[in-house]
Amino acid sequence: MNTLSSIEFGRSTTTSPEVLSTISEHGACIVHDFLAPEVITRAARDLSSPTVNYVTDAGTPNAKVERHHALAYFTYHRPNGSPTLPGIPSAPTGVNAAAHAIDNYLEDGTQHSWRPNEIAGIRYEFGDHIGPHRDYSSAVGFVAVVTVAGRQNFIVESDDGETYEIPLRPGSLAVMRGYGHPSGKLRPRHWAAPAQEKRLAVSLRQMRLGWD
Ligand SMILES: O=C(O)CCC(=O)C(=O)O
Repeated sequence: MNTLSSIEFGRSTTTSPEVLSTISEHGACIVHDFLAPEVITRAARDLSSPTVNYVTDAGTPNAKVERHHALAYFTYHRPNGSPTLPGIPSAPTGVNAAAHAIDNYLEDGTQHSWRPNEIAGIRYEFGDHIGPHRDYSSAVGFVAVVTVAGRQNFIVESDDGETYEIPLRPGSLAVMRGYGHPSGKLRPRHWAAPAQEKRLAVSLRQMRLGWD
């Protein structure tokens, strides 16, 4: 049996306050088996649809962050809520359900207001990856990514330079500090190793509008 690192939990053996305090302490936290199987299936089916408009980010030789994956952007809205990014398409219902599960979970444990407004569908083909980086300061509070298909190792460095390598699988939720996290600590450096198989994920962020 694999041993979980100090930043990894199973959904049934943790609570959102514990997840949030792990993020404050270490910079990131992973919750395996976070999504219900039917939500995983619906979100993966949505992200595989030929109607999803992915932009391929193949990186450039001199880019600061080496990336190779594809992204599709959607506006996020809470049930019965309005789209939060006017002019950006709404997410398909399965993708929105995965995002809503994340929003609900983090809202349960947090004392401050995180108002996510952007969903990204992320697609890695076999071998695609992201090099070490900290997320842009446009993403406030938290950055959350849940895997809905495939496997890939995710690596994150804690504040003291300790490196954790986490095998992500369908249902694994990774949450990191975003800009202005209430702990006052930095966004963690992290990266994604070459995907062992095609991987699909849903990310949820609160993007600052009109920042420069
Ligand atoms: O694919 C992932 O799980 C991580 C994505 C990532 O590093 C990012 O969006 O900044």
